Amino acid sequence: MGLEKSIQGFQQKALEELERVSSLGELEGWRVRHLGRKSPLTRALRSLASLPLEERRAAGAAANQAKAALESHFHRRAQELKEAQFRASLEKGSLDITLPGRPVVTGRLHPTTRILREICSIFQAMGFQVVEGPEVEWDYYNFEALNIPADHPARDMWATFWVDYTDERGRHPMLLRTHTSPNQIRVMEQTRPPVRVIVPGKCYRYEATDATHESMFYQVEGLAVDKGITLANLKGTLYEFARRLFGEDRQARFRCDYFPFVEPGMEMAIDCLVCRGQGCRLCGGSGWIEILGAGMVHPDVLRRVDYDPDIYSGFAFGLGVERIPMLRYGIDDIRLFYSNDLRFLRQF
Ligand code: FA5
Repeated sequence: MGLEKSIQGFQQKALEELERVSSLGELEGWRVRHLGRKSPLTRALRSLASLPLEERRAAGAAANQAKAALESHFHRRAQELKEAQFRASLEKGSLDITLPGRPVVTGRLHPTTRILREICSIFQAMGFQVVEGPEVEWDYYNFEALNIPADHPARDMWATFWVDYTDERGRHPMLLRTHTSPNQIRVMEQTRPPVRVIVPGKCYRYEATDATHESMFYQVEGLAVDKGITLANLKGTLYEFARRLFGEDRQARFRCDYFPFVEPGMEMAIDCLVCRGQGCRLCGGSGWIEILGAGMVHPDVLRRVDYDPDIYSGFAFGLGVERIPMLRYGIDDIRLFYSNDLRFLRQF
């Protein structure tokens, strides 16, 4: 019984003392004295183990009850003292309610998101529909159906991250898409001409990065298939796009290029803003920056999706998205886009 009585005594003494506490500093002293590691109550709790069972039960219950009571009174008193302190500071006039508030930091759109929206709205105004496709893609769509079979040397044009998929039937070649072109097949498999779509999305390449190459970047694929579509339609569409995006005074250049899924194939470049065509690090000294690959959809590709190439023809292009703001704002390194440096991102 001895310990139980003492515990009740500690509790009563502590509570009396608590009513005399008049500041938060004093309250902390009280907490250390009555609830701290060396307080009589904590010592009593520690000594319980050495008591006979009956006495231990009663004393243990009393100690736990006392601890809970002291803690709850402590929190009540702390709240009272904080409120009193706040009221006193209001009365003294030390709270200046005319001080301006802290500015709220607002987020902003990533430069890539902005340009993607702009590109999509230009093509939408020309009658293209926006669709999307998967980033993890089958070898079939990324290569095979685009006239690039397994042993085709053109596979070297796209250094690939393979993520093969294995199940009970074996290993199936899968990859992170190296371009948005697989969506040409996906779209044509699902619709009949006329087709007029753009497909924005991320692409991945297993290659060394430099000022104009990232291992993850965005492309926008374009595809138009109908009766009587010609190379003139392709050039007209891309010229118009460049004019709306960069204005009248920028130059666009088309040159022959090779892609197995188009015939003929070409690339389009824009004059470099950083050096105004003189040659710099960004344009590799040429004065031009390539922004897209394009061409007339290859008849074999049309046949693969059951479009008759004697009736239908089409054009396709694949545009490098980050290169657009680089050209427009004179950004001389693509790696700035995804290195999360706020000093760069806040400029947009
Ligand atoms: C292609 O990816 C083809 N699929 C384009 C195409 C589509 C041709 C339809 C014909 C018909 P290419 O590898 O050249 O082509 O890439 C197209 C554009 O993506 C380039 O002009 C460039 O602007 C951008 N690009 C390519 N690699 C990177 C990279 N590592 N980092 C940033 N942008 C890149």
